[in-house]
Amino acid sequence: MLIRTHDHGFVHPQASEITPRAVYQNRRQWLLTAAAAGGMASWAGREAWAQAASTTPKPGKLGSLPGKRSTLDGAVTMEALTSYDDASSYNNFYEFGTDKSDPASYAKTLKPRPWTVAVEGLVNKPTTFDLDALLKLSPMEERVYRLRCVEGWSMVIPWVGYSLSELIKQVQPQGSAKFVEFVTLADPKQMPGLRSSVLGWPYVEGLRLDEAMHPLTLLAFGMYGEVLPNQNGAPLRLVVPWKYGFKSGKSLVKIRFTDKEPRTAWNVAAPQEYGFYSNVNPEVSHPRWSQATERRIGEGSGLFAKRRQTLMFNGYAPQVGQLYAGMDLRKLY
Ligand SMILES: Nc1nc2c(c(=O)[nH]1)N[C@H]1C(S)=C(S)[C@@H](COP(=O)(O)O)O[C@H]1N2
Ligand SMILES: [Mo]
Repeated sequence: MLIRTHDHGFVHPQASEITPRAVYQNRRQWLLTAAAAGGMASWAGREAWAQAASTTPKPGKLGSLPGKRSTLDGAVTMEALTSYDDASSYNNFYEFGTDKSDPASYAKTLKPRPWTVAVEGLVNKPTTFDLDALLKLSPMEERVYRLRCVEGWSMVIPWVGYSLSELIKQVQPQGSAKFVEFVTLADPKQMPGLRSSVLGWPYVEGLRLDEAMHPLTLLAFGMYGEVLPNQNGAPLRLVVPWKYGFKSGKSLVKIRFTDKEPRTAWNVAAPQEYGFYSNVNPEVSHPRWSQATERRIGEGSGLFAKRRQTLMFNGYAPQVGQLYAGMDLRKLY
């Protein structure tokens, strides 16, 4: 059962925590969070949050890509946003190197235009979409999702995009389609990290068809009101907020419908550590570390790092829990 205080994700959500919490959250966020915790009309809170967020300073370096605030259940967390600087400089994108700073340093060579995405496999209408067609396929929404990396850190990012289901409907999956495979760009000319064999390239991920069709599964083209920076997966990437971050493939070039569970890059590289489902689960430890808590990027480090409690399905259990009813999540990790 999720209780309201768990929204804040603190290990010990007690009254004594209120002061330190207020200190590091800015006042606007604090007021909104307090209002939400007090059970005040989530409508009023959401409206105020939407207005406050629209005044957040934009980095202004990339093309603007606005999205209407999503009204989808669970799509907008009221937690404080991670700063744009942190979200665009602390990245995993192994095609550009394995250090967190490598993508921001080296992804300049990625060419996000022209760009196409081939959608194929068990569908009635296989289609190769040009990026411009994808940008127009459905209205852009802004969704503020928590992103939880399997390494134990998390961020809160305002993404811009639309439900992947909008694209899936266009190609009409056949009855035999049970899974969706996501293939990302692997071009050694643009991606120096491909020289390393740390993972098999291209980076491949997969979802069950019902997971891919879930409205929270986002095809993202932007963040913070602008087009995606290269290091965050330009020109389009997946964001599956209830799964560990590695399920959210960056710089997608192919989407393939299959009847078999796709072999995913991380599962092939380390099957005992990374399963197909990879749902955020505080009760199932990674073989080398616990997944019970996480560090929110921007909330201090080392001795001053505040650990937050990791939530089942990253806090999206009310929306997605039923997808896994009856499954043994220890076995199907
Ligand atoms: N193609 C590709 N996609 C990828 C990765 C990668 O190495 N290559 N890393 C994943 C991991 S581990 C995480 S946590 C997220 C990070 O996304 P962000 O940098 O936008 O926060 O991207 C995921 N998508
Ligand atoms: Mo990750």
